[in-house]
Amino acid sequence: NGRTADLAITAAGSDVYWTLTSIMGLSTILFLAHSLTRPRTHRIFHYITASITMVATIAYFSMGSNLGYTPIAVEFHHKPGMFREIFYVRYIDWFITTPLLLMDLLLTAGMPWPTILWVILVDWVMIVCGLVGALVTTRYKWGYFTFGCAALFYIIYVLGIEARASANRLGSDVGRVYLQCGALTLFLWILYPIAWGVAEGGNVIHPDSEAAFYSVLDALAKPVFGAFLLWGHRDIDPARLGL
Ligand code: RET
Repeated sequence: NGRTADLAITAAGSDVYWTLTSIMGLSTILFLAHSLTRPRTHRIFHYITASITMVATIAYFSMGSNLGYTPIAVEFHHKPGMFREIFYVRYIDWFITTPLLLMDLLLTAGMPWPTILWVILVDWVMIVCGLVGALVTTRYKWGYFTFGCAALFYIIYVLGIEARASANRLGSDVGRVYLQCGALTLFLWILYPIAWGVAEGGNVIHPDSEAAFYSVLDALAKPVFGAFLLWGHRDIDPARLGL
C-alpha cells in the first residue's frame, strides 16, 4: 500500500515512542543484569521478563521511526476519505509478549502446563481479533472486537479465580506476589480494549494520543509489572512452583 496516512503521528508522537524505546531497552539490560546475581536454576522469571521488554524495545523502535504501519481508510471526526496509520507492529509485539506475561503469572501460580497452553491460545485469539479488526474498514471490525473481548473475559476468569486459588495453595508468600502482579494485570488489560476502541476502532483520538495512551499502559504492563514480579520472587525457590 503506497498511500501515506493522513492521520499519522507527528514529532510529538514519535518522541513518545522513542522514550518508550529507551525505557524498554534499559529495563531489558537491568533485568538481565539482575539475573546474573542469581544461580542459573533461579533465572526463569528473569528470562521471561527480559524477553518481554526486549521485544517491546524493537516494536517501539519501529513506531518511533514511523515504521511497521499500514494506512487504513477511516472516517475521522465525520470526515470520510481519510487514511489512518495503523501500527500492525503493535500486534506482533503483543502476540509474543502477552503469552510471556501470562507465563510469568501462571507459572508463579503453579498452574499445570496444559492450562497454560490453553490460556495462551485464547490470548492469541484475542490479539489476532484486535489485528484483523484494526485492518477491517467496515463496521464488521466490531465483530472481531467482540470476539476479542470474549477471549479477554475468559483470561480474566482464569487469572482472577483459578490461578489465584492455585497460588494461595502454594503458600502465603506466593499468594501475595501473585495477587499484586495479577491485580495490576487485570486493571491494565481491561484498559487495552478501551484504548483500541477510541484509536484503531472508533477513530476518536489522534495517533499522537494513541501513542500516549498505549505507551502509559505498556510502561506499566511490562517494565513496572516485571520489576514487581521479580522483586516478589526474590525469596521464592522456583522448585516450590515445580520449576
Ligand atoms: C484488543 C482488541 C480486541 C479486544 C481486546 C483487546 C485486548 C488487548 C490486550 C492487550 C494487552 C497488551 C499488553 C501488552 C504489553 O504489555 C486486542 C486491543 C480485548 C488485553 C499487556
